[in-house]
Formats: sequence, structure tokens, C-alpha cells
Amino acid sequence: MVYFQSQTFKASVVKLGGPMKLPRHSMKYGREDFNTKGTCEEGRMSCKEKVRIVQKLMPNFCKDVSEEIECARGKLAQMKDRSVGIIMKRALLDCGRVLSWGSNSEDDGMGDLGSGEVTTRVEELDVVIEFIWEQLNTGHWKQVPEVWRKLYAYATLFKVILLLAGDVPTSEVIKVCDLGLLLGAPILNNIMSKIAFRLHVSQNASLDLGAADARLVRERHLGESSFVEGKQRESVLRNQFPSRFQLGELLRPSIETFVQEYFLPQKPVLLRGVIEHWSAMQKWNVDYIKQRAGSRTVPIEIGSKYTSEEWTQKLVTMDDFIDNYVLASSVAERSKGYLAQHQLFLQIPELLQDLGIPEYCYVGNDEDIEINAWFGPAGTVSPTHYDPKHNLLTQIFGEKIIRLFPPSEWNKLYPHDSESMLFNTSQIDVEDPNFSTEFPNSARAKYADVVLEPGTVLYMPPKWAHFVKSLSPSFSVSFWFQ
Ligand SMILES: O=C(O)CCC(=O)C(=O)O
Repeated sequence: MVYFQSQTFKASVVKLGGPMKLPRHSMKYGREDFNTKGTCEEGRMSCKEKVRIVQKLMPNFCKDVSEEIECARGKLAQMKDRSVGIIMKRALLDCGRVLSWGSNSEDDGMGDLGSGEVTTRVEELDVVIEFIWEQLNTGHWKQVPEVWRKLYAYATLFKVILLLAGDVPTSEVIKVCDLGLLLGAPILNNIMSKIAFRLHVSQNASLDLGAADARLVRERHLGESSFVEGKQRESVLRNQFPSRFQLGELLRPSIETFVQEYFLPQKPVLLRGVIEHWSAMQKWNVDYIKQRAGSRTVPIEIGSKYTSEEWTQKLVTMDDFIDNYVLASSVAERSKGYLAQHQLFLQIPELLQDLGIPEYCYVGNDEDIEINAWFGPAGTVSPTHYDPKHNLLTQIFGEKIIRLFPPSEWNKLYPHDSESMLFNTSQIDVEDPNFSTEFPNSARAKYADVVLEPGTVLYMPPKWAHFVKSLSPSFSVSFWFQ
């Protein structure tokens, strides 16, 4: 796949390892998405409490970090770019001073670092972060030297530590962590994710979503879930041509049956009884997601579908996304928001504890399972496209309708130009009643429609084209494997 990166005002975010699907991962974010200022203070944690969180997570900060920074400085010197290395080294030493705070009984404020020094150091780091951001966004993502992604992660880690000492709003610090996670390389055993999660949980505990508010959120959420009822669900998609076939359904088949009858012959099937025991099935709703991840910054898609002109991407907090797109139907109608194909569980691994990995994924290469979250309001659309990997699409809450086309039908679906970013996407809008006039061969394409209900899993083999529309606020998790 090709990953486009172009100069400024575009950023390539959320790599978090693993292959990407375009255009969903072209990641066109505006520079304003990277502004961490201006978030209001809500937490009641003291500066000391916040610094302690990092002290506990990184008891050997200087030892753990020095080597990496020296190595990066060496590489930068070779690249004749010493100034970044010098600023990083200075910031490292200052962070060491912040994190040794408390080891000396005479410490006040933020160790022996004055607030003026904190501000200066953060300003210096902002210049470095901006500079690295430019490096990340110049040219082809895959050709960006790894040292820049590492440095981005370390620079944001240093900024986080200094901001904590400078006592800025916790939400601002969490956003810096998330940007480090989204753009930087993973460092120090996923330290940024641990810091962000601990800050979020501590802040949330001090805020505590009032019971009345929680009830309100739940009621609004449930109120919207009956977007389309009963039999009507099936008629959401028009053009019920005679070439429709029925998809098989199985209750927790053995691995042997799955492999012999579905995986090897590359036949899709709807599975039941596979994920019902996941605690997410009981626990997950919008309140819960807010509690676990409300202050976290996530990438969302805005627009009716990724093939439309007005489609764009944005970074927002999970709270904003839920309030303004998942629950607020009037805004959502004007501009749909979709947290789509995001490796949320690498960013917030604690959420993965509520799920499992379906054992059928292990019939492939178990080191190459990519897990993506798909969370949004009723009416999100993924236009007809195919993916190169096997997929188990699991439904946690809400419902989706899916139209599936075998690989043999792909030519009848009028794919976009093979040289374009949309090479894996059909030009047909299966919701448009006139599509067969414009694209006559499509009326002969064989397909199956399936409704994905909570607790069900759809196995989609590679190259099976699929159109997906949510019928209610919905959370799905896909497992791609090969
Ligand atoms: O749920 C969706 O909107 C699309 C899912 C999908 O395309 C996939 O899992 O590959």
C-alpha cells in the first residue's frame, strides 16, 4: 500500500505498527489538531500527586532514557543536526530533576526546578516537537527515519513530565501523551499509554461522573438504538436483486470445522457463541467508554463516507466524540463522525482486558493479528471495498447491516482506478436506488446481506467486498489476520 505524506498541514498519525488501509489512513489532520493548549482544568489532583504517578511508573527514569537519547544524539550528529540532540539532553536532565522530587526532604515546588525554568524548557521542547513533526510529515511515511518517531515519543514524554511539574490541566497533559502515542514510535514498554491511562483514571476519580448524568447518558443512548426495527432492517439496502444468496450461520464451530469448511475454502460465515463471554458484552456502553477513555484523544472520520468529497479526519477527545457525534443526532446528521479502523487497544490496552482474541484468529500467523475499533452513531457507512486479510468482525453493542460480495463479482462492482488510493473500493453506492442504471453489470452481482447483532461475529475472507452500515450507535472490533 502507498502512504501519502505531504509537507505541512498534513500529519500521518496512528501508525502504532501494522499495515494500513487507505484512504482511511491517509490521516489528513490540520495543525490545529495538535494544539494542546486551551483545555480547561477539571481535575483536582495536586501537582505532586501527578508527578508521583510518573515517578512510580518510571523509578529508573534517567538510566532507562539516557542510553536511547545518546543513541539518537549520535544519529542526529551523523545527520548534522545537533541542536535537537542538545535540547533533548537538557530536557532529559531537567526531567530527571523533576522525577527525583521528594528524594530530598528540602524539596519544595517541583524539585529544584523553578517554574520559569519549566516554562522555558517546555517552550524549547515545543520548538523541537514542531521540528520533528515537520520531519514526520515530509515525504513518504515509510521513509521517515525511525529516529524521528522515537525522538517524537521522547520529546513528548519529556514535555509531559515538565507539564506535570508545571501544574497545567491534566487534560492537556493527556492530550500530549496521546499525540506521542499516535505519532511516535512505542517507547519504554508503552510508557506513554500507562501514564495517560493513570492520569485519566485519577482525574476521573476526582471528577466522578454524577449518577444522574450517567443515567441521562444511558437513556439517550438507548433511545437512539432503535434506528431501524425488525424486518425494516433488511430493507435499508435497496436493490434486492435475485442473485442474493444466504450466508451460513454456526454456533461456536470447532477449529477443525472452521478451517476445513470456511478458512481454507475462503467462505464467509456468521458465528454465534464465540464472544458472548467477553466482559465487554456486559460492560460496554457509552458511559463506560467515557469513564475509561473520555479524556483520551482519538482520530475520527467526519463525513458521510470516505469516498465523499467532504470527508475529512480530525483528532478529538472521546468525550467530545460521544457527546457531539454518537449521542447528538442533530449534529451527527449534518456531519457523521466515525471512530473507524483505529488501533485503539494499542493506545489504551486496558480496554482490551474486556475482550479476548477469538481462537479462530490463531489458525493464521498469530504474530500478525491487527485489532481495530469501529465506534460511531447510527448511520455510519463503510462503502463497498475489500481488504487483503482474513477478518473476524465482532459486534459488541448496536447493530450493523453488511452486504457481502464474493471476489468473483469484483469486476461487476466497478472498482475505482487501480492506480488510485481507492483501488480497493467500488464506485457503486448500494444505497442509491438508481445505481444499476449507472452501473448496469452490478445488478447481476451475487451478494449476501447479514445483520450483525451484539455477540455475533462475521468471518470475512480476504478479497470479499463488503458494504457496512450501522443501524444504531454501534461498537465493533475487527481482527485481521493472515
Ligand atoms: O464496520 C465497518 O464500518 C467496516 C468494517 C470493515 O470494513 C472491516 O472490518 O474491514
